[in-house]
Amino acid sequence: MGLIRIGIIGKTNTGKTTFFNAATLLNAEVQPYPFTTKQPNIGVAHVSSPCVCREFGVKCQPRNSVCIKGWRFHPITLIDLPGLIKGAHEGKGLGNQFLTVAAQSDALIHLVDASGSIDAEGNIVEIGHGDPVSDYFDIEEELVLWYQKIIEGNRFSIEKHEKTLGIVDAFYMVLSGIKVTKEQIENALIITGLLDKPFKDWTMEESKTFAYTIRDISKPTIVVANKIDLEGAEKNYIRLSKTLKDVVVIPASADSELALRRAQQKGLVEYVPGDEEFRVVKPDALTKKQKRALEYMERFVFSKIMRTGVQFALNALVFKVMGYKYVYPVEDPEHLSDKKGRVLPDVFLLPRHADLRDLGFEIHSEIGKNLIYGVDVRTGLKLPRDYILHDRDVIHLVVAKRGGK
Ligand SMILES: Nc1nc2c(ncn2[C@@H]2O[C@H](COP(=O)(O)OP(=O)(O)OP(=O)(O)O)[C@@H](O)[C@H]2O)c(=O)[nH]1
Ligand SMILES: [Mg+2]
Repeated sequence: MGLIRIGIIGKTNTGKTTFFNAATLLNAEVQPYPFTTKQPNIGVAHVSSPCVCREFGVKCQPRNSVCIKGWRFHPITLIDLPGLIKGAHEGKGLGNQFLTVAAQSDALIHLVDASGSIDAEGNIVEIGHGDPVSDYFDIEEELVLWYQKIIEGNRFSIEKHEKTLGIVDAFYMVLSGIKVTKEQIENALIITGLLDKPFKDWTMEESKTFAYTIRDISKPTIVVANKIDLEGAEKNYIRLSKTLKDVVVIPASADSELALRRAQQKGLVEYVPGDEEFRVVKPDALTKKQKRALEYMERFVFSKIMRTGVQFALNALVFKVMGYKYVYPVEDPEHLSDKKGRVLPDVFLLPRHADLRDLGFEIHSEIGKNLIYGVDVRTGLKLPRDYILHDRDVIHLVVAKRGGK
């Protein structure tokens, strides 16, 4: 299984590239002009959760991940997309090509400028003049219309294949390229009540409802209310939270996370992404400007929302909304190590319904095939192959030995 792919969408100038740079610490182009980003940037970011090393009182030696001060970071793929505006599904702005990239993600972060400092076209305006709530709905509408356009654009093919393959497979032929599964198509048809209605009889309204439902269930999404450090942003954040009842909304300051990670790299501050504080290492080494920037963050970010929200948003999306879990397999349960004595070398990021067998296959197909049972290392409990793994499980897999070796 490849890394989870998360796309960052949102109106232009909301801070997507800043968020991406902060999360990946790469240096893509950031500018206060609309449509600065013309090509998607792809980078590696991380999710994090407390490593089990502290609980077990051991020093871990991570191989596929890193442990920083008791936090285990596992890589994910992050994609920074060009900004959207109204009419994008018709190719306005940088429209279509990028929607295709967005649709290839497993989940989305929808960034909005909570300070209201962009207008409907994405130009920087005086703070408070833009409306992040309507920005959010504009962009969501574009996404749905784009899905609908794909469906309507393939009407002929869907109608033709529906006769021989049935409606689910007919849609699957068209939608599989944008990471929609058969199960999701079937669920969307059930939810919309369209499972038994031939596609040729669908009204435009029905095809839009279906498009909306497909978008909704195939791309788990959180909203990040960015630029929370600016005046009036908190008010808009609360308004967003109240309006979007079924969506997780997270306040953030991407700019601050970027500054902190850079300061940390230069050795100016002690800071672990996601931390609720940072510590100045050598106060005397700071320039006046740096000092002012850190004070600004303390005052307008940390004392307001406790953290910058960037790492928190990635974690919330992957662990809470998508339901992924961390699982630590160990070959030697006594020493919590692999055969070479490396302690807690790997953590696997597994989807919601993954069981022991899935873990086995994830490590090696031979382990998956020859798995007999597992052991919960915390309790010594023997676990059957269809045991659904829990977050932060430490597991020893018992595999059938082959041919006297
Ligand atoms: N005050 C404040 N400004 C921010 C924050 N995050 C980003 N910005 C600023 O917002 C402007 C736009 O940032 P970008 O990251 O280029 O925005 P974008 O969404 O990638 O823009 P496009 O690629 O044009 O769609 C820049 O001037 C950033 O410095 C934040 O948390 N607080
Ligand atoms: Mg950008």
